[in-house]
Amino acid sequence: MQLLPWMLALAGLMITVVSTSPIDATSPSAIRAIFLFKDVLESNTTALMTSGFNTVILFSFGVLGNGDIVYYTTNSVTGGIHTTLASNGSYVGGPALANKVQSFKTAPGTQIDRVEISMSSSGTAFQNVSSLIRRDGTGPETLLSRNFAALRKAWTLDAFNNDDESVYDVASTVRFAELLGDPAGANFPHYTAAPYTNMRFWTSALQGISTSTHLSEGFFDRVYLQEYDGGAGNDPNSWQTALAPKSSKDETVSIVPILWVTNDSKPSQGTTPAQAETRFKRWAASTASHPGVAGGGYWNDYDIEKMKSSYTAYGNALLAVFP
Ligand SMILES: *[C@@H]1O[C@H](CO)[C@@H](O)[C@H](O)[C@H]1NC(C)=O
Ligand SMILES: *[C@@H]1O[C@H](CO)[C@@H](O)[C@H](O)[C@H]1NC(C)=O
Ligand SMILES: *[C@@H]1O[C@H](CO)[C@@H](O)[C@H](O)[C@H]1NC(C)=O
Ligand SMILES: CC(=O)N[C@H]1CO[C@H](CO)[C@@H](O)[C@@H]1O
Repeated sequence: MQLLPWMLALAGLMITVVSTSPIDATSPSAIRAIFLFKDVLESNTTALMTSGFNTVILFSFGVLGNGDIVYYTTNSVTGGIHTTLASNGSYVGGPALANKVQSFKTAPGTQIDRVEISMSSSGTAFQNVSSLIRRDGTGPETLLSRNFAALRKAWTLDAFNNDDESVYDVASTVRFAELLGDPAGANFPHYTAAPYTNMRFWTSALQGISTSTHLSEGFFDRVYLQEYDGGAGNDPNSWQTALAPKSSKDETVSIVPILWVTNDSKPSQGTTPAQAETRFKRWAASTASHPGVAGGGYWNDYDIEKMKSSYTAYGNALLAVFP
């Protein structure tokens, strides 16, 4: 997604006004996602688990030069913080975070069945990963592989989300994906992307990852397509066409358009629940040449809480289109 200055200067009272509504039987394949920008130890995770979302993507993660995996997040007390999660092959992020992240899928009444972590290119994480892989390779015995394995296990993660917005190196992207998906190593079940531009890069990355003999079929399974700010002009149909299988070994990925909720950072890029429902409805409609998109989602929970918007209203907009 995008790191903006306001994201590091955080304070204020967060009250979410939501009403409860029973959720009807839902389709196992519909995707209703939300990026979690707010510190998961502070956000209203009860509301997040019971408002119709079935996928949460925690934002954002980095890799240091020594292979440590860190979580950059927001916190009203300390301001922007980072927590070291994995180091020297072990999980070191502490039980409170592990319990909180695990609870997304295990708490009674939760509707979430998939938890992802998103790595952004706003720092030098991808460069750090490339140099570690150049030095050590991608085997299960490498430091980076053991750190990702430890974090995936401690948090019971389902996917790694690639939010590269600047580096765009196909070869190292494929090697990193091979490290993440290695069943004998980090063993992430799935891999996803969060593009806002550069269809050519993402097409090549998908091609490389989906044809890799080191990765299982269906590993790269979703693209969360940014539909605001720098990505406001993205047409999900064009991305579907570009990312459609070109050979029998290529895989179909689900295109999931992502809208920015009402916010005071870039008000013109905000979308109310009613506006979101209208846009999702249009993208969900099949045409002669394209099936409709498989789901939708939002950037991000922090703004929902800050603006005192309703998780239920945003969740219901998704449920109305992607039941
Ligand atoms: C969290 O959301 C629920 C509704 O799902 C609400 O009842 C509760 O008051 C909220 N908690 C906080 C701390 O805002
Ligand atoms: C990459 O590693 C360097 C050196 O450890 C560190 O300063 C930098 O923050 C890292 N980048 C990210 C995004 O974590
Ligand atoms: C790293 O872990 C290994 C065991 O896997 C241990 O022998 C070594 O002392 C650790 N190094 C540090 C700096 O903690
Ligand atoms: C589309 C939309 O709802 N934009 C809102 C984003 O946040 C600002 C600040 O509250 C509102 O003024 C906008 O209406």
